[in-house]
Amino acid sequence: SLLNRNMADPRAEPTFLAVKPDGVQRGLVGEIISRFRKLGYQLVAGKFVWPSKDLLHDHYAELSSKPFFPGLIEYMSSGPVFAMVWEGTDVVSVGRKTIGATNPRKSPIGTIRGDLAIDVGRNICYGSESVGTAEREIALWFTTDEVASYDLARRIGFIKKN
Ligand code: IDP
Repeated sequence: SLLNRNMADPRAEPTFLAVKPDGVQRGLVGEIISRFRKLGYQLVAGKFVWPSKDLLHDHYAELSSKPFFPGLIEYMSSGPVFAMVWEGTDVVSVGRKTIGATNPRKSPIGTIRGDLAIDVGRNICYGSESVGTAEREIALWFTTDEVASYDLARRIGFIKKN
């Protein structure tokens, strides 16, 4: 793994999250970071990347036979994305729940997509589907030295561990 496991919280896991080009253009990078940080998760890597089509073909490999795939690659390569690694307990599943449904109009109010988007083809953010895909995606988008490992002051008990 790229990440050192957090000894204070053995259930901590990493996920890959990205603000897509439309989210960046709409000024939503700060809002999306803020939602995850307020949940209690920890940002351990972040950078702007204008992704190549090769990177996106790799990232979205399992969708390559879908009719929307060419449009998805055009959309995702249309400008910079803000790529991130987040860490914490159940961050993959809570992250997916926080982002919401693929189609923003079917995504509940309170989710990022439900609150901030209306179009399935412009749904502003991405989150890994499982710990396995998260580790693959982190290795695809980041080098080891771009991922920081640092402890938060968990002793004060603000971050619930069970
Ligand atoms: P997810 O992003 O919610 O995990 P996936 O099914 O993995 O959803 O699809 C990847 C991305 O492809 C979606 O976020 C969306 O941008 C795009 N996409 C999915 N389904 C459609 C569609 O029916 N039309 C246009 N774009 C789509």
